[in-house]
Amino acid sequence: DTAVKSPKSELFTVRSPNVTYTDKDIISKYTYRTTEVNVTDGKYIATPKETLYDFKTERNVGKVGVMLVGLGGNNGTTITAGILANRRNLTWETREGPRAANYYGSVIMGSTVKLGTDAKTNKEINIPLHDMLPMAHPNDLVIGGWDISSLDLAAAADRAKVLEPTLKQLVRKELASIKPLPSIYYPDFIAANQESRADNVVPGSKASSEHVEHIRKDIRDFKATHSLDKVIVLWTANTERYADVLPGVNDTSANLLASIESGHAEIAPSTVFAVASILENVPFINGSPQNTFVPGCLALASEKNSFLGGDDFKSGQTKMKSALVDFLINAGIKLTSIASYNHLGNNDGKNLSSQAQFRSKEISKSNVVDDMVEANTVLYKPGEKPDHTVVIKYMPAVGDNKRAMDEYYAEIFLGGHQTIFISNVCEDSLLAAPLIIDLILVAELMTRITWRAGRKEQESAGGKGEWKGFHSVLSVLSYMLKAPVVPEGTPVINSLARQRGCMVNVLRACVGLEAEGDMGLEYKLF
Ligand code: NAI
Ligand code: DG6
Repeated sequence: DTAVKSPKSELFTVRSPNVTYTDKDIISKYTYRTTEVNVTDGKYIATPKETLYDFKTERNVGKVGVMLVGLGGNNGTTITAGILANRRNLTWETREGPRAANYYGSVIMGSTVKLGTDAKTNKEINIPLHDMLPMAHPNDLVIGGWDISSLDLAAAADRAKVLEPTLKQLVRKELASIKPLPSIYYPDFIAANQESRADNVVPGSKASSEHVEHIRKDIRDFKATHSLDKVIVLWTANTERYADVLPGVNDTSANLLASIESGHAEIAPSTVFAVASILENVPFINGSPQNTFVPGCLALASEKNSFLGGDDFKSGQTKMKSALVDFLINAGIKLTSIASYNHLGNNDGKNLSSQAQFRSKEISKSNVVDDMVEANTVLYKPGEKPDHTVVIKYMPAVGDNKRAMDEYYAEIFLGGHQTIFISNVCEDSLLAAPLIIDLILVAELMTRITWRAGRKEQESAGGKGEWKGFHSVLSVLSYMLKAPVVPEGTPVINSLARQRGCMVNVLRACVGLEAEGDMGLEYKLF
């Protein structure tokens, strides 16, 4: 029998000799099945392989705090207001009738996964993804953070022009009580047109150990003030320019720390935040496209066993692209060009109207089809790629309602063509805020999961291995990100379906359930 003391908040329990529930943890013995391929003279030998792992998930989530860098921006104010609205279960009038708070657009809060088939009816049983494992609820997150602009969040929400006025009115008092902490500002890294809002800055215009210590203290103080069990730091501040990766400067952890100490001009504010988070052992997520995670930063996270995730929220145009290109190429249709235009009128668009910052975004928006193209050796020769262009223009009038227009041009049977046009009005911050929630919930969960080699592997290695965390680079967050950062030497997966599959199946493994499959033999063999 299950012999489980499942807290009321857990929707299901697994009855299996491979799954043990204690008051504190869920422990699963999991068989990971893969296929090993040997290549000889252009022929393949495929050998099924089994690896045994034990996974342990702490059931108690604890009190979680989130510190946003860029709290006073469009995303920062939208997510804060959204959480307040959900927490209070608010409804408000719009010209289309009343609307109620929800978490639509969050894959964790708004989507379901198949648990299995009903023992009596043989129908599929689906459960909210949020219920796969014990996870934090966004309503319980304590939000704080930094901004180089001193506006309180009510004034900042007015500036952002994202929220319905009726909703804004309902949360105005609470928003007004939140003032961003002063932040570090190195003008060279963001567009010059941002200078006028920078009235809330910590003295010093280049990296320093004092800045790292300042941010570390802010994190500790936030944790203590709100009696938090853990904190997650997430960069949703302006897109920065790329930092040059220089030998001796930011290539190793020691060099990076020394360069911060000596005030080297190539150390970006986002990297200083990442370093401070690593040193405090709190997960740091980069929601913007720049190369915050220079090699020295990645190395430091690995040495300190601290989690990093990035880069750049995948909210609208790119999310469509990573689903559509997957469909086209896996349908055997030869995509030959993608032309992607964007115009937007929010502060993000203003910052991106500067060439160096646009370049960071151009890179993150351009690499998203590479893996799907490379995988199809029938359609594409080695090194062959579809033409791909990305254009972004600042048009103040459209505000946060970004227009994304795409033309996909493909070659089909016998020299014919398929041309797809997409016009996508992305209410940018309303799409991005739920992704921020997903990133936080999954990153937090990863702080509670440990693994070790399973029994057979342990025995052949001479005994029980230590429980340890996942790799410091959280590629399991890829679904929410345009340019996923992955552990060195591992593949970058951009396909939206594969990214979701990865996330869901990692969660399933932790409760000892097989990876989600679509074979459906129970409906075919009877
Ligand atoms: P925003 O410009 O409204 O907000 C950014 C905030 O960061 C501003 O309030 C600014 O004062 C602040 N800031 C700049 N440098 C800072 C620093 N060093 N420390 C603390 N605060 C700082 O931009 P938005 O729309 O909120 O987007 C934020 C980031 O997320 C941008 O990099 C954007 O490219 C990225 N992003 C946004 C998406 C969306 O759909 N809204 C999707 C994908 C990425
Ligand atoms: C121009 O596209 C502005 C960008 O900041 C995007 O709005 C944002 O990165 C979202 O991009 P996407 O491609 O996911 O819609």
